[in-house]
Amino acid sequence: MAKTATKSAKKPAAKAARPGAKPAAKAAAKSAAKVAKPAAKVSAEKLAPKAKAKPAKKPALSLSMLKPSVNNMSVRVFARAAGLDHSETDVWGLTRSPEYMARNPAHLTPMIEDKGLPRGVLWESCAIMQYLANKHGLEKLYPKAPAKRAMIDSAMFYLIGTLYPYVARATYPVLNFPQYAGEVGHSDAHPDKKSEAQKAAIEAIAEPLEVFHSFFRNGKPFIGGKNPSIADIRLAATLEFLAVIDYALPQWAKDYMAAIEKKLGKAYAEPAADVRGYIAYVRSQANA
Ligand SMILES: N[C@@H](CCC(=O)N[C@@H](CS)C(=O)NCC(=O)O)C(=O)O
Repeated sequence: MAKTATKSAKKPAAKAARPGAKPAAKAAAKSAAKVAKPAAKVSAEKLAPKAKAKPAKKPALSLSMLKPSVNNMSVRVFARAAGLDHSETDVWGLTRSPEYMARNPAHLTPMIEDKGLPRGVLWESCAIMQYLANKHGLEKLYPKAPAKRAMIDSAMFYLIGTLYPYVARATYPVLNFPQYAGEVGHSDAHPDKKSEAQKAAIEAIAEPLEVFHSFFRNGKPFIGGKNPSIADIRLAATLEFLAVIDYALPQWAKDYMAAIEKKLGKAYAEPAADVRGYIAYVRSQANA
């Protein structure tokens, strides 16, 4: 499995105020590399005169992300499951900084920067997974055969267009995430109206959820068949948010999520721990 270097924006507010400032972690890593180089050379020469110390290679792929987000979790799980050498930068509080907006006017995460992209960057979790799977020929995660691929694409579009808006309306108020303009939750409507809207969204989740089960999985362990596909990663990550409202997932969904975590191991568990940790934090605040 590829190494993942994680950079963290420890003081997002301070950094946002100085968008041009060199990130502290980057500067520290740079000076550490400077110090480490001569020492490595001496010991290498002593032990094996012909061996040359290679400078650490910077991963070609960099991912800007927010740890509590399941949109981000999808790409973080994918990158690990695919074994892609990449670095992660936590951009909490920085997405609307002039520096970020100049690269990504949609101010969204996840965002990758990758050589060869016409504009240098790409956002939208599903598009990122599709692009990287295409680029690296990851057919197990994203089948190449048009008909099989179409089912994965359909499941992902259905998730983003239908299931996710319900999940967001149901969970964002509890997660303390901003809701979308034009929605009841975003308006100054009476709190009763807001909880009515939230309740309606919670009730609406069951139908698309069942569609993923009966239509897309259709008796198979995963939408992708025997192995989880990018659509499965996207679905399992999305369902993680439902824990914050104690949503009663049907048994198949619980088993499905456990099966994905078992198949993908640390690749799933590590990013999931960030989402689960945030949910635990939000719940502890609510109970305080
Ligand atoms: N459909 C998008 C949703 C991306 C999204 O909503 N990202 C949020 C975090 S969950 C974000 O980066 N918000 C920061 C901002 O808008 O400034 C995807 O799947 O990537």
